[in-house]
Amino acid sequence: MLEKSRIPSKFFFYLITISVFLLISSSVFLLQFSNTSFAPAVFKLVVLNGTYFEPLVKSRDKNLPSFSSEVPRVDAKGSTKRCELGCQVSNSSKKLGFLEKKKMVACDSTQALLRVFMYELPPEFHFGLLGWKGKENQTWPNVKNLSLIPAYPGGLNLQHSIEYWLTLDLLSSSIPTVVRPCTVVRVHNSSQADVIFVPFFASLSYNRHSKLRGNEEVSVNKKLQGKLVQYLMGRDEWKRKGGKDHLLVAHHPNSMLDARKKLGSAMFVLADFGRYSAEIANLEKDIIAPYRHLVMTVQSSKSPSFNERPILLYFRGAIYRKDGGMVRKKLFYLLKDEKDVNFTFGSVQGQGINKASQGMASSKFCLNLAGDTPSSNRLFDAIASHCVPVIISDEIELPFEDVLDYSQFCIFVRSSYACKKGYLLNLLRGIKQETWTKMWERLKEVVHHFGYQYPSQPGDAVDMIWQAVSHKKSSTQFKFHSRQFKFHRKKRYDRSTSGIRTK
Ligand SMILES: *[C@@H]1O[C@H](CO)[C@@H](O)[C@H](O)[C@H]1NC(C)=O
Ligand SMILES: *[C@@H]1O[C@H](CO)[C@@H](O)[C@H](O)[C@H]1NC(C)=O
Ligand SMILES: *[C@@H]1O[C@H](CO)[C@@H](O)[C@H](O)[C@H]1NC(C)=O
Ligand SMILES: *[C@@H]1O[C@H](CO)[C@@H](O)[C@H](O)[C@H]1NC(C)=O
Ligand SMILES: *[C@@H]1O[C@H](CO)[C@@H](O)[C@H](O)[C@H]1NC(C)=O
Ligand SMILES: CC(=O)N[C@H]1CO[C@H](CO)[C@@H](O)[C@@H]1O
Repeated sequence: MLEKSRIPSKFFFYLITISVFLLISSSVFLLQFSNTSFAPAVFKLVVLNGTYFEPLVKSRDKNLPSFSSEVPRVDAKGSTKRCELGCQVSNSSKKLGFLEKKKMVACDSTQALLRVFMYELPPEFHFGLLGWKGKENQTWPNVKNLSLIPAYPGGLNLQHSIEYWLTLDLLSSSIPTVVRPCTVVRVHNSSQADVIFVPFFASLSYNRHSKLRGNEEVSVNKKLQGKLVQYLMGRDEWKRKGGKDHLLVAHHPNSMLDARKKLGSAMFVLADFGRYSAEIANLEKDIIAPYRHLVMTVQSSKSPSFNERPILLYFRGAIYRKDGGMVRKKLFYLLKDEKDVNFTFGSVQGQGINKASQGMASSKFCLNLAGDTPSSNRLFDAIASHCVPVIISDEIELPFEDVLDYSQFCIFVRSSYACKKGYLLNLLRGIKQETWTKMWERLKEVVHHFGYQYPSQPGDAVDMIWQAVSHKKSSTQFKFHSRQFKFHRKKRYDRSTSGIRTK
C-alpha cells in the first residue's frame, strides 16, 4: 500500500510542477502578444523610420549624479504600450528596490525653494476618487511602493491629471528613497510653510462625478466643492491671509465651477483663463500648466528630421467648435485639398492616439487652433512629437512663458491672417530647412519641461510648476519674471530675429 501510494504522489508532484510551468509561460506569452497588439501603429513607426518612443524617461541633465537611467520612472510613455493609458503607475517598475540599496537623504527643508503644507483632506477629495481605499484612518497611499499607488484613469481624463502628479510629488518629498528634485518639500507645520496646498482632485471630480447617480439630488462633484469651501473657511490657515497663500489645481476648464468664486483669492493652477473672469483668475497670481500630453514622446536621437517628415502640416480633431473655433471651419475649407496637408477629423482617443502619434511624427508643422477654450492638449502632443507647432489662437496663455521663449520653437499666426487664402501655406513653405531644423532642435531641448511623471525629475512639468509658484511668492523674483514674460510674449509675433516673415 505504502509503495503504491508513493508513486502517484511523486507523479502528481511532477505533473503539478509541469503544469504550473506551462501556465506561467503561456501567460507570459499572452502578455507579450497583447503588448504588440495594443500599439500596432507605434511599432509600424518604429520599423518605418527608426523612430521609437522612450519607454522610460531618462534624465537629461547628466550632471545630476542622483539620477540614473535605471531609476524606475512612472509615466504613460512606457506603460501605454503595456496597458494603454491610465496605467501609468505601472507594476513593471518594481525595480523600486533599486533605490533602497543606495542610501538616499530626504530633501532638506532648509534648502528647498518652497515649503508646502498640505491639508489632510479625507480621501474622498483625492485618491478616494480613484477608487482607492486605505486602512482605517489612512489618508494617503504609500508612495514608497509604485504598485500601491492608485493609477489615474486613462483616455482624455489624463490630460488634466496635474493634481495627481503634484500631490504625489508632495507625498514623496519626505521619503529618502525617492529620488526627485528638491524644489519643494512638504512641511507639517503650516506656520513654516510658504504655500498651503489643497489636495482636491478637481478635474477628476468634474470628469467622473458630475452626473447624478441613482437618486442623488446633488452630484458628488458639487457636494465635494461645497464641503471644500466649508472646510477651508473654517481653517486658521485660510483666515490668516484670506486664502492668498493657498494653491488649488483646477486644470479642467469646467472644474471647480461652483467653488471658484468663493476661493478666488487663492492661487490656481489652470489650463487657461478662458472660462474665468479676470478678478478670479489672472496672471498676477495664477499658473498656467501644460496639459499632460497623450501621444508618446519621440526619443530625441530617433526624431525624424526635415526630410523624414513627408507631411507639411498636420491637424487632427473636431472641425466644428463653438466660440473661437470658427477659424477651424474656415481653415479646413482652405486647406482640405492641399496634398501635403493632413487635416483629419477625429478625436485623439483610443486608436486615435496612435494615429496622431504617427501623423505628428511624420509632419513638419502641427496646427494648434483655438477650440472651445483658447488652449488644447494638441499643442503638447505636437511638442512631444517634435512637430513645430503653428499656433492660431490669439488669446492663448502658454505655460512657463516667463522662462520659455516660444518663438524659438513655435510659429504664431494671428487668426485674421490665417484665414486669408494662401497665406498660411505660403508662410510655411517659405520656411527654410535650416530655420525649421533650429526650431526642431529647440523642441528637443524643451520637451522635458512638458512631461509629468512620478517621481518628478529636475525641470519636468511638476518641477516647473513648483518653480513658477515660488516665483510668484517672492517679490523680486516676481518682478524679474513679469519682465521676462512680457519680453517673450512680445516676441510671439516678431519674427525679425528668426528670419520668418509673418506680415
Ligand atoms: C481612527 O481614528 C479614530 C478617531 O480619531 C480613533 O478612535 C480610532 O482608534 C482610529 N483607528 C485606528 C485604527 O487608528
Ligand atoms: C510593493 O507592494 C507589493 C504589493 O503589495 C508587494 O508585493 C511588494 O513586495 C512591495 N514592494 C516593496 C519594495 O516593498
Ligand atoms: C499592481 O499590482 C497589484 C497587486 O500586485 C494590483 O493590485 C494593482 O492593481 C496593480 N497596479 C496596476 C497599476 O496594475
Ligand atoms: C509651528 O511653527 C511655529 C513657528 O515656527 C512654532 O511657533 C510652533 O510651535 C510650531 N507648532 C508645532 C505644533 O510644532
Ligand atoms: C492623413 O492621416 C490619416 C491618418 O493618420 C491617413 O489615413 C491618411 O492617409 C493621411 N493622409 C495623407 C495625405 O497623408
Ligand atoms: C511614415 C514616414 O514618415 N515615412 C518616411 C520615412 O522616411 C523616409 C525617408 O527616410 C520617407 O521617405 C518616408 O516617407
